[in-house]
Amino acid sequence: MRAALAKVDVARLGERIEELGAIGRTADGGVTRLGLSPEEDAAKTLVARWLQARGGRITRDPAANLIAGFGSGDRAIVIASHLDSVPNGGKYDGHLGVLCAVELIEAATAAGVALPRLDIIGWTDEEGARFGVGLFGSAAAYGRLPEGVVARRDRDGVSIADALRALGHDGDPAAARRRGTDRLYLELHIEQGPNLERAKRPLGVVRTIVGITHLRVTVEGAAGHAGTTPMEGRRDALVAAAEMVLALDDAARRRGGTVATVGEISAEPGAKNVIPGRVIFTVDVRSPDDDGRRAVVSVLEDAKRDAVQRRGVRVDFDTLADLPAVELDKGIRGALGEALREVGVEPLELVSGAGHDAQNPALAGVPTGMLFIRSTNGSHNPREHATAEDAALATKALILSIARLN
Ligand code: HGY
Ligand code: MN
Ligand code: MN
Repeated sequence: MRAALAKVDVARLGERIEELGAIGRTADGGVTRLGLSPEEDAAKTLVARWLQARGGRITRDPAANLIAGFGSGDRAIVIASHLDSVPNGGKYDGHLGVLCAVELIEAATAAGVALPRLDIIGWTDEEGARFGVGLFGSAAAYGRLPEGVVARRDRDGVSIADALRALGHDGDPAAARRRGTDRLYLELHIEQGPNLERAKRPLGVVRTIVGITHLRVTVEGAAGHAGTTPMEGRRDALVAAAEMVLALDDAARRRGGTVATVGEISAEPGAKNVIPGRVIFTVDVRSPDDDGRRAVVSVLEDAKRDAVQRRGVRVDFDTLADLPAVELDKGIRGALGEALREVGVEPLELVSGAGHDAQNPALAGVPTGMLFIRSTNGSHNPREHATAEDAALATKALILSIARLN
């Protein structure tokens, strides 16, 4: 594998960042490529074209995951990340990990290196921005799909099953299950936080991925006239929701190490002179410490009971995700650390505040590791950035890691 190091091409990586980033581009240079959308499908088709040209055996599994098989043998080293995005996100989140895997194949082919059995995978709908449930493609592959998930609908009433059918997949996505085929799983991903930038390091090793709770909360009150309804006796769904949101925020701040976010909220009927009768909002609670995460969620449950009591509203919690924190494989972390040293980077182990597809193979018992690539300007916004140079260095570290782990 080491002969491939000299063939890693920064310019090609830079060009492909732009070529892939052009699919779903938004007016301000971001990317909107929602799960099971035509844009996500086009991104998979482009990646498939590059990999097929290097001898990849291309398939799409029943969850629409793109899989390119290389080398021989019945158990594969999986190198994967996702090809969808959040609305108006950056063009590096998920995509850069797939591009580094493609660059590894290009460099190995150019060097005439015999590849071990590899599956390069572009996962479907990691973000969950359209249907609410994230990590969809990797959950299908590792037998962790939530019950009834295909019935979940987007804002236009299109279900996951409808969207899969529209892409030519009319079976059960659970049939994507990879049974005992994986020797180990590696994912390269931008850090999406400030740590590598502050440490002036291009690469880092992920020690732990945070646990995540995602909820959709529906608050049912009573719509009414803003002018003629006395304050006493109102059943204002938005005021009740606001009290829950503030209780959640306060609990996370007091707990420390746990973060909580309400990213979506809608009030119905949505007129300035009508008391909101229904409010729907999302909850995202994360922590490397599962007890901390659960403690913050239980404060929200207390606030829910309080709102029902004091505001006379009905409150329902719909659980979209409840993922435990995951410590990644020690042996793989060691090999990744050695590979970083070999490319001249002093290894730094980090906690990932972002969730990743890697959680699913790890929770399914597949030895799993992740490399972070320095990113700047935060993430989940058009300003998200990483350099082709850092991506090329990550690709070299990936080559050296596979040389060690194979
Ligand atoms: O939300 C996350 O952490 C990831 O970007 N899906
Ligand atoms: Mn993301
Ligand atoms: Mn991501």
